[in-house]
Amino acid sequence: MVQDVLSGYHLTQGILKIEPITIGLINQTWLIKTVDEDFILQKVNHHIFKNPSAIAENIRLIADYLSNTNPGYLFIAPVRTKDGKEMNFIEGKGYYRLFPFVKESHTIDTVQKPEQAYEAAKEFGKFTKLLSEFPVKKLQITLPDFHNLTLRYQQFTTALENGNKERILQAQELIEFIKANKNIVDTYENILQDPAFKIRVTHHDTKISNVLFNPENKGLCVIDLDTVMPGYFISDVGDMIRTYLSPVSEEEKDFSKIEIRDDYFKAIAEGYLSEMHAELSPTEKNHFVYSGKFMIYMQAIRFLADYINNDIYYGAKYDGHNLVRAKNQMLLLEKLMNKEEDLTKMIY
Ligand code: GN1
Ligand code: MG
Repeated sequence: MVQDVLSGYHLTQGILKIEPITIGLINQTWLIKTVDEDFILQKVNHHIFKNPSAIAENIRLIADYLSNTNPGYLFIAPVRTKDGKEMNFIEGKGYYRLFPFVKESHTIDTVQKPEQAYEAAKEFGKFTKLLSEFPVKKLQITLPDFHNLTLRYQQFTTALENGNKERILQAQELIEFIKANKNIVDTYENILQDPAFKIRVTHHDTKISNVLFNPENKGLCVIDLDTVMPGYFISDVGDMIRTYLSPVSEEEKDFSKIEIRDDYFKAIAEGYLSEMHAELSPTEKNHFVYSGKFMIYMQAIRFLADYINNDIYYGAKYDGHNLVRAKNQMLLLEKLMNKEEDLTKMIY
């Protein structure tokens, strides 16, 4: 019961309503309405985030740093429990945290205007830029190897060796596609060796629903900081390219709707570079479009490997769900690669 969790907090007003929010795949989230204030309650999936206190410590470090260096930045820190903790651990249930709901803010689920892509990209860029002097090594790794493409590729080949034989047969075309584009992994491995690529404070989950907007549809700040870790800009820009350019998401079964919208790409580039222009090296800027290939390819691998491993990570709402998601991402990647040259010209 969510009520048991809430009893760990000093909520002055009675609870009016508890509404589940069902967009994330990993954590569980609820909107809590009380008489005068609203909150967001989240249960951390500790099967995936094996050390939830590392998340809380990272958020505290960043909150303290930003309140010293940029007190005007809206940073949403968790509400402390009655005994002063950032997370409410409940024996037999798990780890929960409560966030204040920022009044008059809203989130969106799908990008419907280039301006939204611009605002979101600007907020993710700003987040990294404001933390450019932050000692990034102090951040704990909340998800080891999260965007390690070499390892994701290995997990895929292991799945091919040990996974569901029938599903491997069904996924032949996709498997061939992943193998044929392994050069995306090779480029990633070169990046790891290249001093022109800097390790920065990286969000690692830049979907549009992780940005808060004000009533005028301007970005306010980024949220969902569980995967904030040291990383490369290709993770953040890449997931924006993956999730903002097409009018339909990874869930879409009608593949004819998958599309690369150039104006949304331009909006991401302008928004992100409005903050990060002076931070990124020329080599990094040259990998702007690559970042999209990197993230889409990795997501295709993750969905495909999960399909072959009988949906143990993402789960499946219907038969073949992860195969559909993987195919969707393969087509998105193909479409992005077809436009690679044109899009590259938009980066200055
Ligand atoms: C997961 O839970 P959610 O939707 O924020 C996943 C991301 C994937 C995404 C695909 C910890 O994110 O890496 O890109 O699903 N997060 C984790 O929808 O695995
Ligand atoms: Mg997330």
